[in-house]
Amino acid sequence: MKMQFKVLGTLGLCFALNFASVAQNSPVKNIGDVTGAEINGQQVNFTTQNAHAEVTVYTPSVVRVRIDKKELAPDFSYAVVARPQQVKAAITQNDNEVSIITDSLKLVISKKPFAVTFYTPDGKIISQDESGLTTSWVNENVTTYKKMQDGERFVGLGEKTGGLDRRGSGYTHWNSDVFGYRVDQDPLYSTIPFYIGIHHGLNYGIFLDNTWQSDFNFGASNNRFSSFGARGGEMNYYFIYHKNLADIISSYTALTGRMNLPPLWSLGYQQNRYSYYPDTEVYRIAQTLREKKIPADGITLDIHYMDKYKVFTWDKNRFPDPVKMNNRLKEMGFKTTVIVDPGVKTEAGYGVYERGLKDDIFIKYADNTNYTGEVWPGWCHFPDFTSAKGRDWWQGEIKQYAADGVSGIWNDMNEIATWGQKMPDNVIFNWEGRKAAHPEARNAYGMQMARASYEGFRKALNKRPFILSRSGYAGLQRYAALWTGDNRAEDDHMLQGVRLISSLGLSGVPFTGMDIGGFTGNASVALYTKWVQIGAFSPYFRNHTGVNTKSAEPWAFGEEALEIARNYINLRYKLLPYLYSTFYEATQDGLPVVRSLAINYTHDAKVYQYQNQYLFGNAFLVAPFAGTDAYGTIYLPKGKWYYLYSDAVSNGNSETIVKLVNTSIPVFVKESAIIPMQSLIQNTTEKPTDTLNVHIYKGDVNNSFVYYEDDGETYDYEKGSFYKRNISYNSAKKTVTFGKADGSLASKFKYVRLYMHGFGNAEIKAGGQKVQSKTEFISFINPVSKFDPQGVANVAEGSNTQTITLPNKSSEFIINY
Ligand code: NBV
Repeated sequence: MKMQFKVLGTLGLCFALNFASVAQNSPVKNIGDVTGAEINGQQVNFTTQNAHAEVTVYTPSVVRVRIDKKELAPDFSYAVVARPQQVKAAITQNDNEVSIITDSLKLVISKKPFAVTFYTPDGKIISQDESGLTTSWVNENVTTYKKMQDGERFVGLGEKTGGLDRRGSGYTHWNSDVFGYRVDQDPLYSTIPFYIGIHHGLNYGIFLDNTWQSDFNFGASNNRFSSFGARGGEMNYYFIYHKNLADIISSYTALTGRMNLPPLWSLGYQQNRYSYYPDTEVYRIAQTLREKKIPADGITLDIHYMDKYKVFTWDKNRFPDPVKMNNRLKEMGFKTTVIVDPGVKTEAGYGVYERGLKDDIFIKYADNTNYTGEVWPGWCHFPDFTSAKGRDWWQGEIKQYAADGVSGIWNDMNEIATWGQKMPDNVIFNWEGRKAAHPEARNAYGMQMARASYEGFRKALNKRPFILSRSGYAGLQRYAALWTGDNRAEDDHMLQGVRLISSLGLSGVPFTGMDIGGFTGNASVALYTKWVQIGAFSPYFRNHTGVNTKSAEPWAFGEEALEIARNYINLRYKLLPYLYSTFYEATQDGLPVVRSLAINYTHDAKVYQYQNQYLFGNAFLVAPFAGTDAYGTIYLPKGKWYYLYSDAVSNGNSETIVKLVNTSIPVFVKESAIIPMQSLIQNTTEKPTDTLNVHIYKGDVNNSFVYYEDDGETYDYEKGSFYKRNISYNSAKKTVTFGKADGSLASKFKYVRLYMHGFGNAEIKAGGQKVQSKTEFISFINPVSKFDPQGVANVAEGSNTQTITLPNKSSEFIINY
């Protein structure tokens, strides 16, 4: 009885205290009310009851918010390369709020409590902190809660499984080695904490720049908020607002950097397996590709090329003369890419290890002894890529590969993967001198490895290296292409892979790929052929399979599959002028090569239903289906669409059921598309014919395409050595115009041949002279009529066409239709 009374008494006392002190005892610590706000140019510095905060205008459309329980630390980021621009921003405050107005958005920060609301200039709410939850901590775990808007959708967040619209799901970023992962598994290998919210005809981006394990909640297990947070470090996010989703991606990539131009060969077909050895087997594969006329540019060597998996070595029995082999492959038109893992075997007498010890570049336990973890070669130390010293050391080692005639570096296992998958928390990374323990450093490690490989190999080769990475962090696109790791040879994996690539594109990474054919397991013929067709429409086109699987080269699935694979690889090579220009676009504005339909048709609900469809560049709509599907439903968004193989026109805003065939994948061309193509080549060292085939599709909208060419391998383009011109189609004026040629390089093509689609027998004139053009539909692929002619067509090129020599000055063609 006495005891009961005491309890009641304590409760009574609690109720007598004010609300704030109850909150103080809460395990959730809220940011609290603003106690001070100072306007400093484009920045406002706050103190609150429980935190320090800083709001900075980066551009008229980008605002950064930083919050920490302690004073904000000096600024540091592996992701962000941009500094705030000088911006016209009107910043005022009163007792209740601070208001920031730029040309593009308005931001109100309430003072009681500290809570941020972003508005369009005309006052519509784009995003607002959930007023009860705002920003808070549970221990060191910091989270910002945003009010869930009616009908709000979420896309992006990098390499995340699941649907295009992430509403209702939650995700974690913790770079992991996930062999044969499930199609709903999370997390995978990479961390890109950037997503785009969409509601009421508005869209915005949020980038949480924090490398600690981070968590995103888009209405999973709650109906109140979306949230993002991390298990340590500060709340540090960038808010981006634009009317178009494409501009949001551009702004995000202006912050985190854009990809460099890839070597042209890396856009060709790459042949892989775990592993091709010895050298004679590599030659056999290369030779067979040539004999069977399967165009290809790359051969990749997996871990068995090394001496007992020791990085920077060759197994001398399997590969007695790597220089000779790589040179011979080069003569055959192949470039060699080799795999490298971060683990350095701890073996006395192994030079790489000895030099690493001497230079003291390995990550360490807190007691300053090198961390040892087990991976392929056995017990290993791991270079510290978060220090300039570690990266320099790596660059010194990697030089050898350039001397050996290698052209590409494939960074694997860089999550860091170790047997047991439980790297201790007390391992310390240099973090550019500031020191960070494993929980903070892990998610950035893979990206810093890719950076060391990129910077080192670029110097050593003195031309563009191809760098591939499995793990990454936001900004990885500056250094490497990313592939989606150890997928399975299953239909839903192929389709999941398409969505992963789309999502990575939405998240600023344009150069991506998946193991075509599947890494674990054995693909059926139907699955394999579908996958190659999709591969031809993916940025990095590599066939790869695991160590214990059946052969998965294009000829391993029978004659029909071989013919289908060859058709689509041929198509890929003919499309290289279009594809290379599309990559150039990615270097300029960050737009991906595989474009989720959410980019151009953001507010069309159907796009989220048909989530596997995507645009390949600006012109092609690709509709992937499982190899087992006999029929499929396709959604064509607004506009007019030409079926690639027949030029049949469909009106958009429509769903159609199509019969699916094994010989082709449904692909449509957008009205007004401009597609430059070349003749078939077997590899990119081969010269195409002297004619650039430019396909124009009649449409009701104007369009333009930046055609871009350079030597495809050096950095001379930085000094102006390129050939670039705008090709535009004006539907009202009925003209096709080649703008003035820009750059100091002459085009590799002497002539242009126009292919006019949907124009009937329209007469075309240039400079008053009649020009003959081709009017039939496009000749994309070779006949496969032997098998199933459905949907595939072929037209002999050139019979009634006339090639045109284009002057460098602007040239206009007038189409009379
Ligand atoms: O180096 C072997 C494999 C490689 O083929 C694969 O692409 C990587 O994702 N690597 C993983 C090591 C582990 C394979 C089980």
